[in-house]
Amino acid sequence: MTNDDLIQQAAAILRSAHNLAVLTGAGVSRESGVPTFRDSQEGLWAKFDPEELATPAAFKRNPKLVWDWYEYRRSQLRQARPNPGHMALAQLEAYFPVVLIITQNVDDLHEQAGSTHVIHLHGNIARNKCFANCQGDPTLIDLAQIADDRDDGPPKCPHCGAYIRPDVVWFHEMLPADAIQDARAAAQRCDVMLVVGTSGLVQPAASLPQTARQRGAKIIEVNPSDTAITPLADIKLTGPSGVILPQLVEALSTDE
Ligand code: BV8
Ligand code: ZN
Repeated sequence: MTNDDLIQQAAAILRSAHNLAVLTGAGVSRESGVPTFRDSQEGLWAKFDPEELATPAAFKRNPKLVWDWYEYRRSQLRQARPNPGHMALAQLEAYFPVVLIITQNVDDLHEQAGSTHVIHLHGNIARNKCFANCQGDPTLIDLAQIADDRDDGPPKCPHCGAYIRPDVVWFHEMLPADAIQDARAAAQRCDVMLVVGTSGLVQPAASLPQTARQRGAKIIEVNPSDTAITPLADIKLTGPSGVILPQLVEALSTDE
């Protein structure tokens, strides 16, 4: 079966769908120049394992190291623009009443591409909050409002003096209750789940395709490699999402 045949098959499944949910991971931002989690870390961070840095314990142990890692990633993200894969997912909104993007990514490239329903399971790297959430969860802090030398490690909360941290979900932290509830409800309700650019290793996000499949949904996976999700997929479209997703939207549009 050629990739073209598979694209046509996937387009036929999408055409018959009433409720589409999309689960994305770091791979969908790869062609925007954002390294994935399991790619070898670029340069300066080559010697660190993200799972070692993205934890509360790492931040407590070495707040400046973790803060600098996020400042470095934020500087990379400021250069990043949505790629054709993000754009294609936004264009799907022309074919469905709602296209719910459930993303594990902490960038806002789906929103920049025009997607209007995005659930962030793991937070948003551009936002910051008090580590102690002293005014409630989350106690968001606008860094522009506090004069602080950001080169000197994490600034201090103006309310309580605790360190300020990025508003992302670290390993061993709970996901935002509303985000995971909405994502699970969408997985139970959808009749097609498009899974793009995730290795399917991080829980509880990685269980969402299984939840959808148990409810009878069709699973379409887009990834250059095979992943933990691939055995669940009705159709596996092998290739970069920036190439495959525009082809999928093109196939949808040509059969109108
Ligand atoms: C939780 C934000 C309950 C931070 C991230 C022991 C103790 C405690 C917990 C655990 C434990 N053991 C396991 C757990 C659960 C743990 C977990 O799942 N660990 C795994 C690694 C085994 N999960 C948690 O801790 C979660 N919380 O369970 O709370 C709890 C609480 C207390 C005690 C116990 C339980 C929190 C998980 C959230 C972590 N935060 N990010 C930050 O960004 O700094 S996760 C991080 O990984 C990113 O969000 C990333 O998105 C995510 C998943 O990775 P992927 O997106 O899949 O990216 P990856 O690099 O893996 O893969 C990229 C894919 O893209 C590949 O398949 C590749 O082939 C593909 N690709 C490459 N190029 C392209 C492409 N695809 C398309 N196009 C291309 N061009
Ligand atoms: Zn505080």
